[in-house]
Amino acid sequence: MRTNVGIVGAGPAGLLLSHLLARAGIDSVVLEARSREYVENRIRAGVLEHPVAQLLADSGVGARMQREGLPHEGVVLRADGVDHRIDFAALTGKHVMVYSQHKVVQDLIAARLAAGGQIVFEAEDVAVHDVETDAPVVTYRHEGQARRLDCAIIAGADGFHGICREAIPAAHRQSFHREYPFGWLGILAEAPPASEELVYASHDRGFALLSMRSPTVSRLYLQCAPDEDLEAWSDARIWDELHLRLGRDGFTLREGPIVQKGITPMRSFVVQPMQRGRLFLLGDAAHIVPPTGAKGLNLAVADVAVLSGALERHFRRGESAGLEAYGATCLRRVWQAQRFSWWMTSLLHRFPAHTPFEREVQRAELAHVFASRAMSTALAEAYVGLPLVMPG
Ligand code: FAS
Ligand code: PHB
Repeated sequence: MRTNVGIVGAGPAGLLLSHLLARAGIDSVVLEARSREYVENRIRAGVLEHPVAQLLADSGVGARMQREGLPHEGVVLRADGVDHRIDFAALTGKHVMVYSQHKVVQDLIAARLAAGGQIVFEAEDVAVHDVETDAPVVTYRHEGQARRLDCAIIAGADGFHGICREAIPAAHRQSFHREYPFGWLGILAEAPPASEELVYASHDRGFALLSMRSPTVSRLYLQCAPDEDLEAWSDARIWDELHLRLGRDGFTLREGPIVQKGITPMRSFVVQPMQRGRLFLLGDAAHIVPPTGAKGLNLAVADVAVLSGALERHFRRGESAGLEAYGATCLRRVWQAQRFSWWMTSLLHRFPAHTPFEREVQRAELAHVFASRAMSTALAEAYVGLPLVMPG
């Protein structure tokens, strides 16, 4: 099989890239290790930045998001039981869209298949070859047969645990890491959210987040040990801890059946460069942020916006400047999101190694955000989303 762009991974990055390329008349093939059922039901992110929601709508895959998504004009930071609202609309004129990542994936798969797009699910032993030549190849097995995809470009959208990043020789790539001394235990519950907006709670017992998926489905998280044993957390224990951390006078967290629970490790990661020859990394294959700033999915979309534009100019006009500058262009926004995600995480979580002095400095930083329009505006600007393609 031959195509212009071989895309490894059918997460939001790979699927949106395939969708945008198709709209530009550029063909691609997406190779996905998992089943369609699996990728369409993997519960992950829930907040779309303003420019991301706009891109989905403008590119024709936003209809269900606009019907079912929840526009949010602010978030609440709760510190020691006292609420402080960050008013996105007043501070930035923008809002975010609460809409589950798995629905974005479903919408993109439906759009690709309706347009005759090629997505190979359950592709096994995917491997990339000859990325430093002008004829790179992806090999894989499907339905027991060895297969080969000849491409002009390979897009590595295979997530943090994928194989594409390793195709850049270790001697030619630099990784930046930060592991956090905690994780998030997340639940999806059939319980009406107890707040109309997200609540980020900083508490002596640890961080907690109240989010939602609909007026009847809550998405909640609590800070836990990085190696937490999920089996040690009964539903009752989870709810008890959420009540303690999210509690304040006049606020009643509503319980309900927990339909999904899991633990997400917290890390910051960036690999540079994000490209080698005809291989371009995007999304979690190139960077990971702690979910405190709701940036992971949104950063993946920003990479797609940069790469799809550069590929369109390459295939239509033979231009290579955009591709040559791809990684540098993305990294300007990646590092802004890394900083914001690290800052929100540092601001709101309990760090076991913190001294009482550091805990008081944390409280003072939060108080400064609440008291300063400038600080609140900086938080709001980062949360609603910077421009998808940041100028040099
Ligand atoms: P993805 O990981 O989504 O997709 C990569 C795809 O590549 C997967 O479908 C995988 O099966 C496939 N793949 C992997 N190896 C392959 C191979 N060898 N061959 C073929 N296919 C291969 N972000 C937020 O903003 N908020 C959150 O609350 C949040 N929660 C998260 C919870 C978890 C458990 C995880 C892991 C991530 C979470 N994230 C969150 C971040 C997440 O949303 C990512 O940023 C987003 O999925 C990035 O999209 P992709 O880059 O497409 O990577
Ligand atoms: C979610 O709804 O899953 C969510 C929202 C905000 C975050 C992280 C996760 O910062």
